[in-house]
Amino acid sequence: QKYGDILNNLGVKKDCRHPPYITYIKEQIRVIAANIGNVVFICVANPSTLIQSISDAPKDMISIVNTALDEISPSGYVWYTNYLGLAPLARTILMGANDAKIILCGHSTGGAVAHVAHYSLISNRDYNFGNDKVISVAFGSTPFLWKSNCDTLENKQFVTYFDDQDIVPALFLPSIAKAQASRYCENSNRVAELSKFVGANFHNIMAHISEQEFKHYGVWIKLTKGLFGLERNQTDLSDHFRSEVFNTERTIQDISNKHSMANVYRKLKTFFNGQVPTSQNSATLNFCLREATAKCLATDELGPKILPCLLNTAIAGAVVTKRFGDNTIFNTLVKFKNDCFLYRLSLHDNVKCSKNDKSYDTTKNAEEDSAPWVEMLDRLSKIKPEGENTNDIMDSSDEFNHTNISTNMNSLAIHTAILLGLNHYDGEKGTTILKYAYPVAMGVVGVFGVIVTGGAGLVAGFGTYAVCTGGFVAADAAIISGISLGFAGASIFSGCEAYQAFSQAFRGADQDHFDLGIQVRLESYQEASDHYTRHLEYKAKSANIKVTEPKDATVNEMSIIAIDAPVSLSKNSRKLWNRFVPILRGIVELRKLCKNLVFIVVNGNQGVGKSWFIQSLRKVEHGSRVSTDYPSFYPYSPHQNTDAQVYIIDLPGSDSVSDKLRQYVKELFGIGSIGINLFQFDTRPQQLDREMLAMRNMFNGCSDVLICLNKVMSVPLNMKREPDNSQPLLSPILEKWTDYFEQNGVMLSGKNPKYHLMAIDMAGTNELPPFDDGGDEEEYQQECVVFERKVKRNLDILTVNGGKSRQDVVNWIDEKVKLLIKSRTMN
Ligand SMILES: Nc1nc2c(ncn2[C@@H]2O[C@H](COP(=O)(O)OP(=O)(O)OP(=O)(O)O)[C@@H](O)[C@H]2O)c(=O)[nH]1
Ligand SMILES: [Mg+2]
Repeated sequence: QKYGDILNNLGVKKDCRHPPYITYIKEQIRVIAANIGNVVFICVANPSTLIQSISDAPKDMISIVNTALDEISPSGYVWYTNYLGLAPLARTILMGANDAKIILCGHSTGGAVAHVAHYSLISNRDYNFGNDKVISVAFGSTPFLWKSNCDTLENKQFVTYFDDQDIVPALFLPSIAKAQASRYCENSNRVAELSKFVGANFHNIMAHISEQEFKHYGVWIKLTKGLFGLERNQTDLSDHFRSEVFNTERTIQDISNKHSMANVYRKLKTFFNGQVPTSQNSATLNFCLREATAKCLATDELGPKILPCLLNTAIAGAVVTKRFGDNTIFNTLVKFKNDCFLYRLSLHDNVKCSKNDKSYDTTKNAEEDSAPWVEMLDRLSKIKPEGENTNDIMDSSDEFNHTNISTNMNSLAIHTAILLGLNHYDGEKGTTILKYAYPVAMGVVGVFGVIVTGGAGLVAGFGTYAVCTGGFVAADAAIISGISLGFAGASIFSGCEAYQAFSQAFRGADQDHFDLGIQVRLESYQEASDHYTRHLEYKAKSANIKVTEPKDATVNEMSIIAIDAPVSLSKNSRKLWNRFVPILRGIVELRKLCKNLVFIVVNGNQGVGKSWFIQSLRKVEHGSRVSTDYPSFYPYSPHQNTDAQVYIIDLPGSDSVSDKLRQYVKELFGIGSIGINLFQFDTRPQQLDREMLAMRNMFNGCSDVLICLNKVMSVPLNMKREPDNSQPLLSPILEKWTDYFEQNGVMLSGKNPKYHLMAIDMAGTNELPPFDDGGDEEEYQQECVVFERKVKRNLDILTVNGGKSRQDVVNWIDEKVKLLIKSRTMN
């Protein structure tokens, strides 16, 4: 609303105003992207996580692009730029909309990151969009670039505004900052104050300042005396930093004020010159922008404990365990479904009462709402266990397809989570429940309901919800998903199933674009889970249970099932409470049953070797090439942890153009705990933007991901059996790949990195083992010996040259499974 008002005041026409896209990670705003007409603003929020990198900046520097090794920047800035996906975002927008212009901007460290992103974008060898397409604008930021033979003015598209008394632009400057700081550093209180302000240890900064002199790259515009004396300072700012104005004695409060957005930089808006961007293509560009943000920007990690993920995992878990003869999860789901039905009955009783309609058929309505669960469990009930004999079980393969999870597992999980996330109590607000009883009972209010009904008001009516925002879902999921607001709106009043609305939303997004489908799921999962968590919080509070860890629904689940409905509640609310508790018990039970369940998901392009990889892992002989159509699951016995029930999932190629093949992959989104992504080995990475993004999306929520550069032995490298050089031949190649991955936000280094890299060849050859055609036995045996010798020789060559083989992968998996189970037991 406020954003709209500001634009309105600036004279921006209605058809150029669109809701901004906001990325939250760990509940902090990271990036805001919006377009006004043909101008795209990508605004980087000032990230608290970069504080350490400021402390370390002068000594911890890395190159912004690996082709230019002497153009370096504080590693934290580069890391954050890559992690957020800013350069790919800008590139994708420019590719998608040829009249777009981009402004990357930010305040303080956010501004420095905006500059780094800009620098990284235009230094990429694939950048060919022209110098006037992109500009980066920073406010009060540190310098970001150290470069030998640097002409600071080589690119005027880098603009930094700074207040003449802001000390942040002087940070990292050895000669100036040292002099500046020395007088503060004499007094330890001041150092503490200063450190608090910078958010970093000032002593450290000073200690680390080396001979490297940062350059004030681009155009630096000094704001003096209440902004009216804008000075373009072109080359050397050192005069300014030595000037009296800069070196006046000031309190820490002054220092902080002179850096602050609110006190200094926001005033700049008075300089807005009134040229409002206009474009007939504003809406088209907005769509392109949304698509690009969904594909490129980092997303929050799905917590393993969030309810929709648990339900998905439990359904998938029921499929696999039932197939292998264990009905425990399936039976728990059946009971869960029945308990949800009873709860719905009570809700519809309320509807009947609120409508004062004797003909309202409570049972029929509750049955209709429960139908998707009934259909799902009906399909699962038909799953037959594999043969009785254990060997058979280990050799069997199975699929996720229309006979089991079908294409509505996600919708079902989200729909259910929203039902359980809505607070139906009349506690504080008297009769609110009656007013909204119908949409509430339908489970419509929630992700889409919030938009449709003008949300905030309705949700606020229940006293406990805040509207959680995501990019699409909160802004306009409808456009993305292909359902019109009218449709979702109508669903509330016409009685169209909310569940269908979700299914349609996903299908709409899926058909348009793979990544959007994933993004819409991600946001819906988070939104639904948020509602559920808050609902439990509300319940716990109403029963005077101390809510210790509000972000964690599991704690409140346990507390609530341990007590009776509070007597302070009305009779109606107590009834609902009593119907809710068995559902919670079911959830607690499902959590327990899923604790040892581990899905390892294997992803990669068509033909990269996923199926062979899994066959090698399971020591199953390779067959002739059969392309995988539906996700298949296989039991895998880890060698260390006997409690874990591990299943490996083989996916169809992620570059498949067939919607049918990709549909089921998306349904499995969020169930994987460990990911394995295969890339075709090459001596250097090719342009893999799409693959990088697909991998990050696919493995959102996984604790660890192994990236394998696969089939090393199928590439002619002339690797020797006894290399004469001490450095393994594959090491420099792996280094190149590592750089490439990190520049695309796939972090392989740092503390506890999520991603791990190996160059492997599981089979040792792409030839098939000899086939016993029933002919000469001796000849066949001889062929086998030759084949095995060749494989062994190849694998020896691979490992002495720095590659990894099957055993290394097995060890990695076993270790990760062990750690995963351990961490789940501890929680
Ligand atoms: N050298 C070598 N070649 C392999 C290896 N794994 C697979 N290949 C070759 O790559 C081909 C394709 O392997 P698949 O496992 O079917 O590929 P996929 O990724 O499952 O393919 P889709 O199911 O179509 O996505 C095989 O037929 C082999 O020729 C390996 O470990 N080493
Ligand atoms: Mg396959």
